[in-house]
Amino acid sequence: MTKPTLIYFAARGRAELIRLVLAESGMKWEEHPVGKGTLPTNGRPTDFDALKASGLLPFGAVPVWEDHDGFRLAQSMAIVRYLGATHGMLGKTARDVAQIDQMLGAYDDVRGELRKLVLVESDQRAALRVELDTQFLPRWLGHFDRLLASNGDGRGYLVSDSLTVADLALWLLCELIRDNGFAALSPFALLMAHFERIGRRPRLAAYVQSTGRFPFVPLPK
Ligand SMILES: N[C@@H](CCC(=O)N[C@@H](CS)C(=O)NCC(=O)O)C(=O)O
Repeated sequence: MTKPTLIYFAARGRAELIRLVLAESGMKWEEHPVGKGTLPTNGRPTDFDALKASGLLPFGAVPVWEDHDGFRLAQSMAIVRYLGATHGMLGKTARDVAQIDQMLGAYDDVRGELRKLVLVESDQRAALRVELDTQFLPRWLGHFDRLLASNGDGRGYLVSDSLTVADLALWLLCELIRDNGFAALSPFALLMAHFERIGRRPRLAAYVQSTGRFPFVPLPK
């Protein structure tokens, strides 16, 4: 028997949405932080290469989730869906699940596009940032705003009538956009209200304010 464990770097990255789902569920988990040249913890490697060689990572990549009975799962979105389903945050119908998947796919698309700031040559960053803030983000935030508006009066949840992992994915994207200094979010009143409403949920707010949360690392300017 092991404690439920998240294997990832000591960073937000691809694991942060998983952590939001865990925080909102009220479940306690352990971090198994991956490093380079680091020593084993709890009898298991933390050095990334040693961890890969150990066979503990189904696809040789992180994040990996491990349940108390040793059940292990790779792929961040599969983990989000699994934990969401376990804790009643994956909707009620097949259509809810499909709409949640739609949002998780969009979350990956938008996050991947923002991460291009890390990959481009430094002299192209300023132009990319302007393009993201004036074209790419307004387009996507408009999509999200319309999706919210089409569910009831738009003042509840993204899908169905209770919190799902789709709301947490949207919240995390909005936080990423805000904290990286993009202005694109402010014209979207429903989205802003959703961001504030979800962020006020006691468990999420407690996690976000906790010292246990790994620090924000801004995208390069
Ligand atoms: N689609 C996978 C991608 C996982 C992935 O590529 N993770 C990176 C770290 S963020 C990794 O472990 N790469 C393998 C390596 O660096 O050798 C997911 O969402 O979990």
